[in-house]
Amino acid sequence: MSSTSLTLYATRPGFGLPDTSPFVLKTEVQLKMAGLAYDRASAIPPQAPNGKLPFVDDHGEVVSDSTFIRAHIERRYAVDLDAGLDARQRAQAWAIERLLEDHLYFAMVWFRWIDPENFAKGPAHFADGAPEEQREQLRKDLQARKSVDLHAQGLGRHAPAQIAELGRRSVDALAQLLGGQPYFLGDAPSGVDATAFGMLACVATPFFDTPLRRAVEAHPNLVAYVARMMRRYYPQHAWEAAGLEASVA
Ligand SMILES: N[C@@H](CCC(=O)N[C@@H](CS)C(=O)NCC(=O)O)C(=O)O
Repeated sequence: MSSTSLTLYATRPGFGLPDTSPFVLKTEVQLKMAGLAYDRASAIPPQAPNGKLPFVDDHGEVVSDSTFIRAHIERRYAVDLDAGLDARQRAQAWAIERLLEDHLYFAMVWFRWIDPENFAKGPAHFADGAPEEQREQLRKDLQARKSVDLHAQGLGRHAPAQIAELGRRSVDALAQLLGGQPYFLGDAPSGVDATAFGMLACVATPFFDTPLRRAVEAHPNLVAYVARMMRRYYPQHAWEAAGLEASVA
């Protein structure tokens, strides 16, 4: 796989989102923030060098993992997505990203993949392209793999109400950190906003009914934030939750 352009290997639009993956949304927004032209291609995780999406092929240089992709584009194209932030703000950005990616993500995944109703209406359809006689087994295998991941990470060992409680604490903390600002670190978007937007949009999408979505909906500033970022970076995307913003504005 070698490209003469910058290609983002993504999942695909779905679940009411421009991409089903929060990490792809993060990287795509960061490419937009950097002002880079890129092509977008749909892939599946086994095609990625590290088995996870996103990855990019930048004129033949393949980079996996959203954080390393950001470092690559900042280095190669001499951009700083945190321009204007001081060392303390950069440290805050890293701490917020870790909360989003290493905690809230797994709670979101549990309600998307393990909750039976949400799994059936969402990720189960990833098997739709398989021959009919293999689909049911494939669905079971996909869900079982997520279950193993969540058990290893630790959240998967708790009862659903406990997972919801832990996830809600992260959502509440994010609402406090955002406060009345338009973006997480002030008046202008910075790198962390790509991460926060990607994860919060995945949590807040009206496609899935989850306690985490309701936790976001309890914070008008978070609802308005996701809608603000969606309008700014995906103006063509019909974001159904935008109606919520109107009701709380
Ligand atoms: N640390 C990675 C995480 C990427 C990630 O977990 N991607 C998910 C999609 S949301 C994936 O490809 N999962 C496939 C798998 O775990 O098998 C990053 O920042 O890019």
